[in-house]
Amino acid sequence: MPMQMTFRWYGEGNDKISLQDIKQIPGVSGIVWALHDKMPGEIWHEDEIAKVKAQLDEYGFNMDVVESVNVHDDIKIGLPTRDLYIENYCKTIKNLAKFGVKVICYNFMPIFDWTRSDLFHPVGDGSTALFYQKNMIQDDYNEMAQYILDFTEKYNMTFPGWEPERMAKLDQLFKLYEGVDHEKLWANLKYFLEKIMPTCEETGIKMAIHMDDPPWDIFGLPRLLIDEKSIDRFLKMVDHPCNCLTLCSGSLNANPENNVADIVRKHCNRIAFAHIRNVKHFENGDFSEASHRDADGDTRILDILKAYHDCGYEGYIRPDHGRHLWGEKAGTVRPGYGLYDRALGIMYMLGVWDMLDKLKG
Ligand code: DNO
Repeated sequence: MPMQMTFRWYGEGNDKISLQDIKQIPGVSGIVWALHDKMPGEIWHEDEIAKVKAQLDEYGFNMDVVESVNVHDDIKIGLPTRDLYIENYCKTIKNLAKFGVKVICYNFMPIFDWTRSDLFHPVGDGSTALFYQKNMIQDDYNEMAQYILDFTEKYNMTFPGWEPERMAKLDQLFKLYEGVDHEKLWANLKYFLEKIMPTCEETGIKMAIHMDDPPWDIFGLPRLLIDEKSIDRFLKMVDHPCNCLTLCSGSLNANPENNVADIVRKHCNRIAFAHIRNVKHFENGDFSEASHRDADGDTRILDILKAYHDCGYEGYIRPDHGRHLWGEKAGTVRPGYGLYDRALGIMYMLGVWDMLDKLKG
């Protein structure tokens, strides 16, 4: 079985891209989906999952990968209420398994999911992309959060992990995370995983943790999945075949020291989901996201694809963020999740993959 190409879709009424559009991209067999109106900690019910399944069935897409079932802050902080939320998480895993879901992508980042300072930064060719200006993401989390929230409010959309209900209580959340240092966060992650592994084993679902984006502490909050060493630690800490990775090339390569192809070769059997994203670095530490073409960024996309191919990777893969092209702009497109550049990314990846197949004979 070859690797399985997927495409992230935010759901009916929540994504301007239609399943019909996605169907026209060659090689896509599955939709990476989620119930985007769920708050972290809420149970995903069967009738809600069934509704999405019916939509995907109509186009012959599978629903094997969910991104994300978000983890409640109480679990990350380690509050006594975490057990209740872990119980809910297990119920969601069981419900998802009933519909054939195989992989759950999630993250364990305190408070913020992916963080950028500019969502539509000019790339230089007339397109725009997500951009990280290092000196803007240092002290004042309110300013950064306000920028994102103003954007989502103006264009009437929500970003996963940036739920306005949570963001409204930012100071309170930061207070709750006081005392949660790296070691405490590792311990809370271990606690969570050990509690859910039996349900994963029973249902066959793989939990695939996403890399921290960017891969360093921000605003004094600890981040764990940042490099090869931390990935080694993570996989050893809960050494179970259902404890897997969403290996995100762009998140890791925001630190140019990280060699993603090496990590693929080392841990291929524990990678359940591959995110392919290219990043271009600037000398002052800023970075911009780039097209998937190897030469357009510094992530060494060809080495990464070659590593997956050499390992006989049979898991799920998707183009990650793309640039905004051909009229895609704020208000018409989800930042990073336009149609065109991700479709181009798929064709690039499939082109490389098919050629590697052919060369192998
Ligand atoms: C960014 C995504 C992340 C990812 C979550 C997984 O666009 O790759 O937001 O979905 O971190 O929980």
